[in-house]
Amino acid sequence: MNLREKTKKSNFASPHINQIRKIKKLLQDSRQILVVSHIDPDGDAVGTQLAFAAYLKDLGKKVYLIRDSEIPAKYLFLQHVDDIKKVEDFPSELDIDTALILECPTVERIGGATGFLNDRVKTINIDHHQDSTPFATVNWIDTGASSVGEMAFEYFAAVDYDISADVAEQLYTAILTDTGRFRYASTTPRTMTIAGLLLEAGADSRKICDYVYYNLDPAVMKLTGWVLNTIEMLNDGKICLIHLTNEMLTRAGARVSDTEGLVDLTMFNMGVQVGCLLKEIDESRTKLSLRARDNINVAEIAGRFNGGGHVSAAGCIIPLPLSEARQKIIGILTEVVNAG
Ligand SMILES: [Mn+2]
Repeated sequence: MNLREKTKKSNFASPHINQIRKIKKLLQDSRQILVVSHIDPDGDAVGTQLAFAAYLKDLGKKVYLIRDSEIPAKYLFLQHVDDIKKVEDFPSELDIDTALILECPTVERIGGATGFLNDRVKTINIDHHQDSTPFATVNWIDTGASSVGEMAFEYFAAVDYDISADVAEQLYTAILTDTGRFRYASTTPRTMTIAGLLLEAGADSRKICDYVYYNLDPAVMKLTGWVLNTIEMLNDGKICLIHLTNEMLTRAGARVSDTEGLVDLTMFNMGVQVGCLLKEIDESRTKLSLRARDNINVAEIAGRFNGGGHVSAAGCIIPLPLSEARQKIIGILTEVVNAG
């Protein structure tokens, strides 16, 4: 597809051309480039990492695609996903000029890959989180973008990179998952225009949806049932709580990476204003995933525990066992809901 023609036709212009030019220049001037995203990668992280890798390889660059942690099974259908290697698969030092860091509010979010950065390595930060910090040599932070996938599309359109059907699929997956299937308020007319152009470029929406949402391992389906059975509706149904213990995980035979998205089960009733999944990490730590409707800002709540995210989707780790973390978060959520 000729992206320039299509984007022109759709009245699609980039309001961020200055940042895009800076990033393009830095990438062009680099020979060896690390492309990395955050720990516990989601669809936006994996999809945009792969899309930028394709672009950089087409520019003739040596690309290192690195991840800190497991990629959820539902994203393993993406073309070239096996090219993203674990930190441990690399020597402790890499000869790189530049690190392209995607979807990270802070550089620490790349986890073990921080070991490849040093004073000689230039960094590029492309992110859309509310709490993002300009930690890199060149920063492009757009909190109005639904996803980094959307920003990646904007970049490719601006630099006139003709995306392949594989890249269209990667970016569509990024946008689809980061918007909660085009449901969050971050979904704008521009998001939909881009999604449409990605379909034109060869992304198969039904196939992607099936792989991401309708290809559950029976172990995960079983686990989902158990997690749903823990449901607690509080404050006249405005707060919905579910939880997951390590014992449930082991009994179902599921992996932690399979549990991404379970928190969305809390929002299946329109009366729910804030939903919370409490996930046991160990005896002294509990992972919290939060979702919200309307005017409740869960990024702010997650921030109280050094976590973060978006207004309507955020997470953090509470340094308490599950039962105590539950009490603590019920107190906070009740206060927030009553104030709202
Ligand atoms: Mn994202």
